[in-house]
Amino acid sequence: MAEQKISNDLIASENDRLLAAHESDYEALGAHVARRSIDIGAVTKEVARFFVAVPSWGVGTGGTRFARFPGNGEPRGIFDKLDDCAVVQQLTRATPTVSLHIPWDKADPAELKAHADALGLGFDAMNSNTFSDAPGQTNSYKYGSLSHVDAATRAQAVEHNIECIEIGKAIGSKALTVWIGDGSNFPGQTNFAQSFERYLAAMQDVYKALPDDWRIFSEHKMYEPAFYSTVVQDWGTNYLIAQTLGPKAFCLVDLGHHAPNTNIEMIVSRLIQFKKLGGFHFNDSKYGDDDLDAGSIDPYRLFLVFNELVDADHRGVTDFHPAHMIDQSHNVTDPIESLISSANEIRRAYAQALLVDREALAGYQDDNDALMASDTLKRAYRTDVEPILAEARLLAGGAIDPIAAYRHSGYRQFVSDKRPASTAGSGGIV
Ligand code: LRH
Ligand code: MN
Ligand code: MN
Repeated sequence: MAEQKISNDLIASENDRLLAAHESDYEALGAHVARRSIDIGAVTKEVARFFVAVPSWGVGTGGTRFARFPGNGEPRGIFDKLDDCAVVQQLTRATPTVSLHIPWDKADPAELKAHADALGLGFDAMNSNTFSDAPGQTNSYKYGSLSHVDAATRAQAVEHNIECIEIGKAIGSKALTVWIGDGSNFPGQTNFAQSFERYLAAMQDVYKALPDDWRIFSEHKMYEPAFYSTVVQDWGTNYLIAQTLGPKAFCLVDLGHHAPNTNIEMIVSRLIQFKKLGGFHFNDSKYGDDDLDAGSIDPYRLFLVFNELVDADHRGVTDFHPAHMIDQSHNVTDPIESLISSANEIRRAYAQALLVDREALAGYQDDNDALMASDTLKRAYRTDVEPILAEARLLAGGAIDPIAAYRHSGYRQFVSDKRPASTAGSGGIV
């Protein structure tokens, strides 16, 4: 039995308070979707089987490059972070795994595994960091890492990625996500072709160290920290990487890593079609890589992404297991609340996508009936699926209203009493 950070009695009494209203809402929604020939129980089951990994770096208060305003009870290190991740999982039952970032989360792998096991948590993809310098490291990444002009710096970056694989092997991870900040700030500063050649050669060295049952995800991002050119800047380059490396290499789509108005759902569709979609970093954004909470700015876009995933399933696409991970920075909220809410928003988008009448949609597409095709998507999107989400949580031992349960639990106060106040930082992403 996993160690419970929130008392089960608290969750039970919270659920008791809300149960009658929830049951009535679930029944009403069941009758509503039954008129569309949808079995609410089947949808609930699907939703309950959908999980998304929490980023270890998401449970601490984030910051901008201007400032960081920490909250109370900030996690002191990876073990506190795992405790906080367990709270998100306990209440949502949607986040059984954590994605680690090395060296931020570096610790004895046996201790990491034991702590996670005790909490009933597992590990999703490992994330390497060659976009900042670790204390004491020999070569700096100021001018790049896997694509650096200097062979020794590239070798150091390769070694770091291999070390991430080694740690991952010891804790039960099965994937490595590689995002580099390499690029340039001035036209002429770097040679586009040669940088990419060096990057591919270095990634091939990392790829060689990948166990047979592992996948490697390359993550593209249009800009930042480099502001003129970025080596892995878009999904086209990313697709070339995955193709060049081999069958264990896939593309990771971070929703915040595109130009505003980019049709991300279409990128998702293309990568599925050509068998190279590896997974997601979910978040939301308005201007750039804002790392806002999933579904907080454009929930319809999130729905359209899930519509592509469900469509692929419906079309019988095989060998398709995208990794679902959150990648957010929580600057003004309690990070645990943001993660609870984001996990629910992600499941909401999935549930709505499951409600799309795919036969009707295909018919409207064949008839070139643009209005009704669009309306078919909207009809699913407009459905308030909250009772389905709540039922999935309830059946798995979670909370009908996880944010309310979290607030009533006093967890933040409890950890604030134990964890010393964290000092405000001058910036940075963690
Ligand atoms: C880069 C990124 C990448 C990093 C994370 C901290 O913007 O999305 O995934 O690992 O942020
Ligand atoms: Mn990311
Ligand atoms: Mn990002």
